Amino acid sequence: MNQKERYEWARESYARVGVDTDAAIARLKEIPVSLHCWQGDDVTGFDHDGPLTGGIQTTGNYPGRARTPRELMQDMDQALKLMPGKKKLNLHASYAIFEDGEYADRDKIEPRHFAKWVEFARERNMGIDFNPTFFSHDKIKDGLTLTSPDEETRKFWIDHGRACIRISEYFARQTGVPCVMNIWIGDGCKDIPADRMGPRMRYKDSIEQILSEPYDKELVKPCVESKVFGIGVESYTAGSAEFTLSFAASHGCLPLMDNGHYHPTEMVSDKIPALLCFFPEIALHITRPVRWDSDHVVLYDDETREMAREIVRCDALGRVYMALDYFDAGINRVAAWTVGFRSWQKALLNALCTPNEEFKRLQDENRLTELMIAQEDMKTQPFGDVWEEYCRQCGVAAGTEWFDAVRRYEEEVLSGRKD
Ligand code: RNT
Ligand code: ZN
Repeated sequence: MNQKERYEWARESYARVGVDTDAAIARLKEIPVSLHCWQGDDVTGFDHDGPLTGGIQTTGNYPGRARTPRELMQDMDQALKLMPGKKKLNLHASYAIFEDGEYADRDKIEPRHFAKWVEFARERNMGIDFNPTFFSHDKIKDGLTLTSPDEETRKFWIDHGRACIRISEYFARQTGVPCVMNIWIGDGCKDIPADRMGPRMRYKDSIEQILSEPYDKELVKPCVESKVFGIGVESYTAGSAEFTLSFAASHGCLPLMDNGHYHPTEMVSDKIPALLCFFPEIALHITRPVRWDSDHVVLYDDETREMAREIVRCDALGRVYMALDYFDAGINRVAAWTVGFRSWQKALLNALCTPNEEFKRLQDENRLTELMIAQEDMKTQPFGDVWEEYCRQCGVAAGTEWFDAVRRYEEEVLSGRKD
């Protein structure tokens, strides 16, 4: 059977269980997923020389890291060509592009420092998401930013957040696509704190001040991302789950859940429908935590599939902003981008190829034996053939052939980068 015949056969097989695979493919093509620039250079950025701080870490030293904006864009371009689906660009403030010896500190950055990124995104028909960078910088005092008891330090970081709101609105206006702006800080304590509430009250006030910057609510979507702990801040994290969720609920901004930021038995797939009962919109960082917040490349695994399923089941593709967030320096970085993006696309397509209404009905009618059997049956439906058709329609390879291009790119471009 050729590819076309195999897809015909798969389509019929799915139709028998009430799934329209053509509709699933068409729908997925419309759904943007945000691709994080920071996988390409191990979260280094272009505005400082120091180490990565904030309690996060990349591990590995695979050769070929992007060292300049030009290299990062070139690498990302290579990865984009190998991914099906609609993409959005996710930038951190530390990726500002300064030209002709110019420099602006983080509290002073302006839209024009991101003009090159806007050009890059527009040429590729992508919107842009944005993140203030509250780490890897010498104005972090005693490991603290927006929670700092030092008012000068705290003000610097509030001003950074406000500058980022202005840049986010600029992105939205330039691309015609709303910009999701995510606030995450690593502030916390290595050892048992004497004051847990004080830093949180300062954090609350800081975000309120950031959000007091005028912006168009249709264009800029501020989020707050929670975390359970970081490296070197194991005992206390100011921006905990309860803190960020309560902040978002009481301040009209979005909660952002990163599935690496919870205790290992907590599942973000279960949290998605819980938050959707209350928030009109939520945001996700999709990652793969291995034993901790290790930020491994996203794979097509059980929890990834379940998260996608919840978004689709809740009919919330238009209410959940999806962004990838991982950084592996131990493998080819173009491949890392590609594998992660393709995995999430697979998970979404798989979720769209599920008879969700029928399954809900079985649950509501308490026909749980049938539900179990039907759910198990889905696992051996010919999903690979639907994926192949989706990739064909998007003009990318469905199988592992895409890696040939990465191998060639590594030989021709990446191997020439000696740090
Ligand atoms: C860190 C958070 C945060 C970062 C990026 C680089 O634990 O997940 O989202 O990964 O902002
Ligand atoms: Zn994250």
